Parts: sequence; C-alpha cells; structure tokens
Amino acid sequence: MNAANTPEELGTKEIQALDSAHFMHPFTDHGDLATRGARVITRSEGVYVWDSEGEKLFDAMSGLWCVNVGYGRKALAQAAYDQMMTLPFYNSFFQTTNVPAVKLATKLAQLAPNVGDRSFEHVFFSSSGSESNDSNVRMVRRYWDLLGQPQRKVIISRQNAYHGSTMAGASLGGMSGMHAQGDLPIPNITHIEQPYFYENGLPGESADAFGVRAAGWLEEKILQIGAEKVAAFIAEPIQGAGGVIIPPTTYWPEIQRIVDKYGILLISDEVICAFGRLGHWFAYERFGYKPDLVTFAKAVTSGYIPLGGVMVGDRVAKVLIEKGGEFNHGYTYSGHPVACAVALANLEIMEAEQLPQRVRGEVGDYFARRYAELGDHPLVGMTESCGFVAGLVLVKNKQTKERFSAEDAVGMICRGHCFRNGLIMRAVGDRMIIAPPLTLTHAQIDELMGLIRQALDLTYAEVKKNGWLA
Ligand code: PXG
Repeated sequence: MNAANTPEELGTKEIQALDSAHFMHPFTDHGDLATRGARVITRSEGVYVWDSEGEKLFDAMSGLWCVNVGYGRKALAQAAYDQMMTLPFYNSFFQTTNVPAVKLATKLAQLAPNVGDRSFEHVFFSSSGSESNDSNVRMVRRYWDLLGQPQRKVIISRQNAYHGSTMAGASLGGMSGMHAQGDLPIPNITHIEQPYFYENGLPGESADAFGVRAAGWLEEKILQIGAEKVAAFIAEPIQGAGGVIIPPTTYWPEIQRIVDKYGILLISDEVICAFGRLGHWFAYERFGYKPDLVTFAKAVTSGYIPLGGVMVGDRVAKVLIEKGGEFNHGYTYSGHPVACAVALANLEIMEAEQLPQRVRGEVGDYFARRYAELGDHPLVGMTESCGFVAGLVLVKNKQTKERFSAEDAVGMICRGHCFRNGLIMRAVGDRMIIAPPLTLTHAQIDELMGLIRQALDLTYAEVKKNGWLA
C-alpha cells in the first residue's frame, strides 16, 4: 500500500471522520453522509472492488460508466509511469505539441467511422465530459459566427439528459434539480421531452410510432424558435445518468431527417456510449446517424486517468480551421501527454481483446438474454438493454404496471440491498441500471444476474412487508 491509500493505518471510522471534515463530494448531502459515513473503496481487480472493511463488491457500474477494460491493468499503469518519466507535462498552446497527443488524435480519427459526407479527422482534447460540452458550445457558436449567421445561438437539448456539471454542461443537461440551483440554464439553451416510451407512450401506440412522434418534438421546437436561430441539437445516443433510456429504433433516423432539413448541427454526447459500450467504437455507428461533433470522456482511458474531448467532424473543422484564425479556447491539460499515453494503451487493450466485437457478438447476446430473464420477477415491469448498458423498472403491480410513488424511494431500497450483498447497481428513481466492464465472462454474467435477482427478491420482501404492493 502506498501513502495515499493506507487503510491499515487509518481505520474505517477515522477515514470517514476525515472525509466528513474535509472532503466535499459531488452531488452529496453532506449532513446525511456524516450520519452514515462514506463507504471507503480501497482496491480493485477485474470487475470487483473492495471496501475498507474487506467487503468484495461486483462493480456493475464500471466505476461510473468508465472502467470498460476492468480494473488492475498493469499496461495502463506502465504507460503512465513511462510517460511521466519521459515527459509528464507540456502544454499544446504556443505552437508546441507532444507525441502521445498526436498519436491519440490520429488513432481516434482512424477509429471514428465516416458516415455519408461526414468524416472525423480532428480531435479537441479536454479532461472531462463537462469541459468537452463547454467546448462544444464554444465551437458551435464560433462556427455559425464564421459562417455569417451569428443569430444562430440556440442549442436544443432534452429533459432528463445529462451533459455534465459545468455551467454549460448543466444547462445543456435536462436535470431539473440541477437547473434549480444557480440560475440555470444559461441563455439560449432549451429542452424538449425525452424519448421515454415506457413513460410517455400513449395507450395503444407502438414504440416505432412513439419514436417518430418524440423526434417530432424537435421539429416543433425548431419551428417555434425559428430555424434561423437554431445552432445545434445535442443528445446522448442512449441517456445514461437519466436511467438508461433507450430510444425506439425509429427515433434517430427521424432526428437525422429533421436536423438535415433545417441545416442545424448535431452533437452526439457519447461520454458513456463510446468505446465499446454499445458494441462499437462510437455509438453513432450503432444507430446510423451523422453527428457533426462527438463528445467523449470516461472510457477513452477506462477511467484510469482523466481525459475527454470532442471529435470534430469535417463540416465544423473546415470552417474553424480555414476561416477561423485563432480560436480563443483551450485548457492547460488539452492533450495532456500522460492521459493520452494511457488512452493509447487502453485502446490497444480494447483492440487486442476485441471488446467492441465481444459486446456486439455472442457475449453481448448472452448478456442481453440473461438480463431479459429478470423480466419474469414479480417486481420488474420491464427490462431493456443495448450492448453493455441495461435498465429495469420496479413496479408495484406487474399486470397493471402501477408504479411506486417517489416517496417510497424503492430504487434506493433496492440499491441498499445490492450494496449489502456485494453488488454495485445504480438507482435512478424506480429504474435500476447497470453498465458493467466489457470484459465480463459468461460465468461473471451468471454471477451478476444472480446478484441482481437476489437484490430484487430482498426488495420484494421488504416492500411486501411495508404493504406497498398493489
Ligand atoms: N455527458 C454525459 C453523457 C455523461 O454521462 C458527462 C457528459 C460529464 O462528464 P464528466 O467527466 O464531466 O463528469 C457525463 C457524465 C450518474 C453519473 O449518476 C453520470 C455521469 C457523471 C456523474 C454521475 O450516472 N456522466
């Protein structure tokens, strides 16, 4: 154990006390946390993490949607060590560059498939998804200014989207709880309803019909604002933090038709969905649409070190480069050599182990089949998965699909049972979601489904005891 990680010297209680005294966590009620004490995660291997009490947990969330190659990869540590000893940092502002950043940009340009007249030859680097989406706002505005259409300012996004936590990221996102704090969204960002069929489909409406109707909300919004004022539409291929909301297959083609019709830019926020998660290097390939800008972060390094960025499609890159002169935007760590070296080593593992192919091939099929079996549980209203993301809805009554009330906090009850029984699964309202490492073996898929079923059984027993079942 090194100095930064010494549970032997500091007991769990002491770490929790210091945590409460000094560490402000993201999205956390600190009063509440102080009463229960944070769980201290101390080590990891493969698809498992351990806490300071020695409890082993199956990490079905890949850290936070990012550890796609699994924990304990020596090659990534070695890449970081070697790069730190060679050149730990140099900036890329003043007409300088570094080899790992150049190699990574080249590699990403190779991996991003061309679609129709769109190709991706350029990458802008940041250190996170949030920063990348701020960069998107800056680039989109610069693009339209350079084209002599400065009135194109409005970016349309969706309710319940997550695009990060900076001013622009939180504004682009559609989380009402975030907007309620700090006067968000910032001007010129507006939202349409999400394509959540289970919740918003009309009685008798097919998923396909709903997909077209939901995409139509974009056209309605564009017409309401005036097409000449709309700069871009931003969306996650599948909403992650919003609860793994998988749009009907008709949704994306109709979105494409609409953005093409009005000539507005399309931003695909693939912070969760890229790098094999849906069985492809980039998710737009899976759904067959043509974005102009693609946000990435998280799994580009499998979360081993912070790195994010934007794949800049030729339509935008050409204008910025040929007409733009200096673009007054960038971060100290844009193209950080250590982060880029780790990303290269990570992508090498993904290629060598064919992780995207695994996810869209037989292993992915097995995962989908086993996950769908959870649909027979009395508490489960529906299951859905795509690649290695999956979600299910907890319901009071399987036949009528009656939902629990928000006060019941049934998702949190289920999450508690998961944690106490060796499983990390995320709760978003009454949806339970997972995004496991892409390395899962068949045996680990079986283990995971067993752990989920056990948590569902325990949750069922508890809500039954509470008299909540309809
Ligand atoms: N876009 C998307 C689609 C994301 O999922 C971000 C942007 C922001 O990335 P950074 O690196 O700035 O955090 C994200 C991040 C959750 C959860 O509760 C999800 C994210 C972050 C934190 C929590 O599921 N996604």
